[in-house]
Amino acid sequence: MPALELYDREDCPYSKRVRDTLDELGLEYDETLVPDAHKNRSEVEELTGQTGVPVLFDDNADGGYLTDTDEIVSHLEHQYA
Ligand SMILES: N[C@@H](CCC(=O)N[C@@H](CS)C(=O)NCC(=O)O)C(=O)O
Repeated sequence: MPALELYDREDCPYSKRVRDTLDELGLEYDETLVPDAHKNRSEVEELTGQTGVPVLFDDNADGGYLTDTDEIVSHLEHQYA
């Protein structure tokens, strides 16, 4: 099983779309919920240089992570469907 790590928020529709895709594909993943305030999202900012979510970390992705929902969903479907 691949090591997938998702940084997201429960109230974020983009995050929900990624979670739904992961669930539909039966993929296990670790989830980190980021704080509400962008200024407190230092962990994801240090890792990616930005504070938006969702972010998916996957060794099979170019550069190791993806920050755009369309790209994340497309990547998951191409790699794991
Ligand atoms: N282009 C992004 C947009 C996602 C987005 O707008 N996420 C919101 C939370 S629901 C957010 O983090 N916005 C702040 C930001 O992008 O810095 C995507 O498609 O994944």
